[in-house]
Amino acid sequence: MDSPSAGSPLARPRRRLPKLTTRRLALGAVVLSPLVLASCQLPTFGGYRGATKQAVDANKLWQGFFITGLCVFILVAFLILWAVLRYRRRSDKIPAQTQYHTLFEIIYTVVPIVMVLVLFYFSVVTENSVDAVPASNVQVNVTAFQWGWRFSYPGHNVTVIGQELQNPTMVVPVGENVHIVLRSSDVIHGFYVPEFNFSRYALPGVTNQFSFNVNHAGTFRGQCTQLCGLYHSLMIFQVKAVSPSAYEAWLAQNSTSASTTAYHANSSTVQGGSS
Ligand SMILES: [Cu+2]
Repeated sequence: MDSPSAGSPLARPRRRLPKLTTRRLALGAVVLSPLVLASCQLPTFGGYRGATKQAVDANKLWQGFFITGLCVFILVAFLILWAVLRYRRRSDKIPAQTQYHTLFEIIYTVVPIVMVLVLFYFSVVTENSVDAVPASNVQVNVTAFQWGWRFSYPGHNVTVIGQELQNPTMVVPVGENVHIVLRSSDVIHGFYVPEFNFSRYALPGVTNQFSFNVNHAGTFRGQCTQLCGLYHSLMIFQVKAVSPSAYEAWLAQNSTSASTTAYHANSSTVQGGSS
């Protein structure tokens, strides 16, 4: 369509259309993105909102990272599209070269560094909050073994054991710091509760400690996340968060029995199927 006699500058005015389009695109992006981001509640972007104080913090960090990544993606995609459309080839003439533009170079060096520093700062703050082990009246010693879990409550003579098809339930009080002392008696296992946004290795010969504070009552599924042998897939457990009074009652009810005799806090936790 264009005549190849492109040397003449008179053949230019038609090029205004893409410029307008890209401006509209830019305007649309600028107007729409805050509206989308400000809509009532931020999406979880595939994560969990979090059933513990620590999990909520982790989720906020995840949302921050995701939104930052999204903004970078939108900006980069827009710049690519804009460059492709606005500066597409019109002739064999070499366009004006703009390398060594000091201001641009400073901006695209400094802005990513600032972004990384900000993300790093929030990562450290969140990590410190998730890893903190505050003083607590509630302690559960968790021992992972092939292929099950033992939850014992020091000072209360209560132990819950479940293996393979008997899934044990760890009962904890809502709104209190629960101090977990995690060990393994054989190979490497992983203590993972998806709704707590938390996972930690249970390593033989190593004692790992962490704390969580469940923010609402409920039963949360947990499982081993480390391929630990034949029945790894059966290493499932529950964390059941109940009111502090119900927790005390449960302890009192179970502590009369000798240690290592309680199996599940609730018979409803047994999975179907037979071995
Ligand atoms: Cu395991």
